[in-house]
Amino acid sequence: MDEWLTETEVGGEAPNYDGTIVNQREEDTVQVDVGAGDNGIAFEPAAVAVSAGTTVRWEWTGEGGAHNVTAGPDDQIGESDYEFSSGDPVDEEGETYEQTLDDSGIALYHCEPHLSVGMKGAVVVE
Ligand SMILES: [Cu+2]
Repeated sequence: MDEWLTETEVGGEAPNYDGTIVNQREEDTVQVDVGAGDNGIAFEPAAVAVSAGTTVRWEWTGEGGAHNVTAGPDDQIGESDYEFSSGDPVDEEGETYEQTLDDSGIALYHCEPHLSVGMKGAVVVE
């Protein structure tokens, strides 16, 4: 997971990741902002830990242009145990995308238009 968020072999380094994995294991639903940071090109939090069965909801802030949420192991480094996509990038504030993560593992994901500038995220499912 660190590799995915900090290495620049595939895409840039996540600008807002400092090694912290935000603990949200007690929550049934966890929110990740899409379009965070100074320029709106980040997921916040970049890394979050949840319990198996938690629904993660990505919510678009409307900042930073059009974004999507894509977990595609073939496009990534590190081991993503999940594969999903919110579809085409959108820039509407208030747009949401949800995934319920039922199995222990790690979901590595990114925004396709902004992979090169490090718009990456990770969810650790325990
Ligand atoms: Cu983006």
